[in-house]
Amino acid sequence: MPTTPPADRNAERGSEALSFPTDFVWGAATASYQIEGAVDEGGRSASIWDTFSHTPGMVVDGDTGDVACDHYHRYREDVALLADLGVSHYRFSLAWPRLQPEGRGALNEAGLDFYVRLVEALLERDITPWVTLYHWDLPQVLEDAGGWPARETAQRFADYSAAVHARLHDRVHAWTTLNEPWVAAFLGYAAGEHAPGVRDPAQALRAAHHLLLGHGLALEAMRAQDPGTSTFGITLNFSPVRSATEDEADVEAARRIDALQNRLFLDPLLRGRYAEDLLEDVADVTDGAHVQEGDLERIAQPLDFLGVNYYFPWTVRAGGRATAPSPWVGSEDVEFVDRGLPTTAMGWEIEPDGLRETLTRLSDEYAAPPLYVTENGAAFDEAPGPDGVVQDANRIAYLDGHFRAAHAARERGADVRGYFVWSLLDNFEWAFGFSRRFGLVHVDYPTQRRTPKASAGWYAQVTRRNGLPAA
Ligand code: IFM
Repeated sequence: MPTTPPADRNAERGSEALSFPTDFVWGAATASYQIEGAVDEGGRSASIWDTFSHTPGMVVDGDTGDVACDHYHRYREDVALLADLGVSHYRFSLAWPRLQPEGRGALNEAGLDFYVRLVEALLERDITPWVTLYHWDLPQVLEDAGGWPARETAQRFADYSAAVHARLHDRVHAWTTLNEPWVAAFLGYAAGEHAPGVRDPAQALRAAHHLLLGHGLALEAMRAQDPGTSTFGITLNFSPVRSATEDEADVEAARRIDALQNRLFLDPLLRGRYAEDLLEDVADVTDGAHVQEGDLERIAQPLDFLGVNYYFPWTVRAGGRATAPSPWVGSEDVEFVDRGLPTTAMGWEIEPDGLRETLTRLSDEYAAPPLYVTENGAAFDEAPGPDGVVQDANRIAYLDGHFRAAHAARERGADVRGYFVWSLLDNFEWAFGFSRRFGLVHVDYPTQRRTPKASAGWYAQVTRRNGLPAA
């Protein structure tokens, strides 16, 4: 585990002008439940996030996604905002309960129609749609049938994916199966901080495996019917894990957290196996009987790209008190160390070099397929000033530093082909409700008024010059 002091790791953040290759993808990202609203319209059924957010005490201020950014009705305005940013790509997710309200069977035409209209509006502005099939809004009816801990849900996901792909592949060519299965499995089924709010470590490990299996089955089904025009991938959330000291026990703690956070997904996807050390770490939690013959081959099918979501690194040490509920299944006693670095409004450390480290590791250790940073961005609390302008210098500095880190990774040989800023709009930040604002565009929720922040103007310059000015 690297133990270089943080100051040195950030030292290479230069301030010179940088440029990216001409075909580099600049984009912005959102997700269905966080922006769409219209939860009862067009035949949509309830998702686990509708149930969870309506359960008292689960989301800050009792916020829900019932209206969110009302994107379902205002998507044309939002596509115009994307065009103003000068982005060539828009990453968004499809709401499974809108497309297949019963979690199985024929697609709901009204739900499909919404996404067809959105895709058409994007294509009219020369913006390429980059679709994610699952960003955490499982139909509640499938959770009632066992959710991701049930093997059957993987097959349901593959059927849904194939049905949607069959109807949209003529216009959509970039398909991501899952967004951040770590969050869905471990915050959803172990820590209970996310929907469906379950606190059962063994169920979380089953969920993680079935998410991966669903990815594999969906890839297989979509590829079998694709005319050769699509690319297929998955998005994972990565955090490099550092040990607080070089003591053996702390280094071991960092190994355990790296295994759970990063390798639990990377190894099956890119090496066709779970790592032995991880299996030993969780041996008291599961006997692994849910992993059936043939699963790993299915999961390890070739990827056309790997989506990388990066926000912050972890620093850990051994010997804390076991906390429950915890997402760190089998390693609940590892202690997370606050290094006193500047943080965003999420309390997440700002360390751009963690992105360079992540991209370089994927390239060097995993011989990963082409990489796209599918999410990176920051929550800060700036509000519009008296002149109506949102001066978010913190966000600009954050993005500038991380773009430079991605550039540095490219220089060191990582095949990084694009970058999607999280997020286009302020939106429903899961258990934090509307209290955290990640948007390039400010949203005044009572009026739904959109106001591009200073960072939006700055990002529009980056996309148009295809690079960064000297800072
Ligand atoms: O808002 C989320 C997004 O849905 C998934 N990745 C992290 C973002 C910030 O927490």
